[in-house]
Amino acid sequence: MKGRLYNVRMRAARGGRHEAGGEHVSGAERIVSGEALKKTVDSLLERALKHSKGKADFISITLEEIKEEEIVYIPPLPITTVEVENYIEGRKGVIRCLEAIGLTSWQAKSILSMLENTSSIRGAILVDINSLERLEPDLSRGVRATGMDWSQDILPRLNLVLDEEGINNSHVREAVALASKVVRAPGMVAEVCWSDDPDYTAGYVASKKFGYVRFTHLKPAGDARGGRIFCFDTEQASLEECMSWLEKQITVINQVPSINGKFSIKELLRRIGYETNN
Ligand code: PML
Ligand code: MG
Repeated sequence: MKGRLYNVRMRAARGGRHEAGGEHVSGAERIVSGEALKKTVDSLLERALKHSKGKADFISITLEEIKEEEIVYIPPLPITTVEVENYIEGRKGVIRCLEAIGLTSWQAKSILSMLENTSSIRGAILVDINSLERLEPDLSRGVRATGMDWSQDILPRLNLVLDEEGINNSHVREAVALASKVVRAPGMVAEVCWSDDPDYTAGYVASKKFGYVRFTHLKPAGDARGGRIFCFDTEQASLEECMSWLEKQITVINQVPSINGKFSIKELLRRIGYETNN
């Protein structure tokens, strides 16, 4: 990307600002050139004002100039879609994926239940896969993966590729940009996420091993509970290194993702090394 670049970040809450206990409504960010700045601020503002979670009464939009030398360019994770009947089937698929990544069944189930039982926090849960302890310095805020986006130069091609797969929406674009950054954090083993938007039921498991594996349902429709859990191995890296990558490093994706296609859960299990008899 050429010229001046800006990281534009929006966060919105209801019932007061986040720090004062307001409920998180929406958050998003972009990395754009000066020419796209006004349009970007407009669209983020629009999003905060018209969110399916309700009307925000606190909206913060910040702009920060980024220097080219601060950017690390990364490739996107390949995308696989798993078509499941319902969220119960989807969550079983998540556990299988985590096991195939290398976690024990107990670790995988505990991690999933932490996400199920943590009501919407603005950031993500950061869990140590060994002790299953949460490591975020502020548990009510969680950890924010921030400073990431797609390069504007590849957006036309990205739109084409995602359109062809029938998955071109802001949830997918933003989640792939975030997950592609998160799984490259030192010591990161996997990320699990489902949306907190009541009318968006899809979610994913991301890892270096299997890429971005999305499940069409990871929660029932109408449920406003959702979030992210980052699975971190304290034996592989220090918490400081990991947090610094997630919260400070600017990452931009400058390639289009490869699309692996759509699979049933049975096909997924076969692909990740589980044999099923039925
Ligand atoms: C969100 O937008 O809140 C997270 C969406 C995760 C799933 C996106 C997808 O792959 O469909
Ligand atoms: Mg959301």
